[in-house]
Amino acid sequence: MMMRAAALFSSLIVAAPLIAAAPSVSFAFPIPIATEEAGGVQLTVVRSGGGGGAVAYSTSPETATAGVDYTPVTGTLVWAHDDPPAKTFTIPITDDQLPEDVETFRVTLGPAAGFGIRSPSTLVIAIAASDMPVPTASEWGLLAMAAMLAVAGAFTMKR
Ligand SMILES: [Ca+2]
Repeated sequence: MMMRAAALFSSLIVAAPLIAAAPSVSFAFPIPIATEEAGGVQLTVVRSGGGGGAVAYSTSPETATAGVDYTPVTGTLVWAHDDPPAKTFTIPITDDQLPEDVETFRVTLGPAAGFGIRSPSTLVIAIAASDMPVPTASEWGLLAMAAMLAVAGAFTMKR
């Protein structure tokens, strides 16, 4: 029994480096937050295990609208055998004057040739809220009134 366990353990030790060496790609952390003002969001894909190959990428909408909030992109990243591990691509973000809450879209890796695909292979990218309306003069007045009432309330409470 002990012998069998030892044999199994040694075969796992032999197998582990082979599994680790299989070339694969994934998105790199940290996942960036997109802003309209930056004009685009750059994503990094890393290959581990070396070797040459290629992986496709594409976008799909969630609450953000393709072609309105961001420009949909599809493409292929190609690694030559000796290339460094990281490659990047950029998704253009639309900078407009419309007030918007946080909106999201998805970016997915695949299919790949010559590589496996590791997690994270799908990212949800958030476009930060933008262009929120500045309060008008009458709204500022109401806000000032509310602040004064709050201060008055605090004084009343102290007595
Ligand atoms: Ca906007």
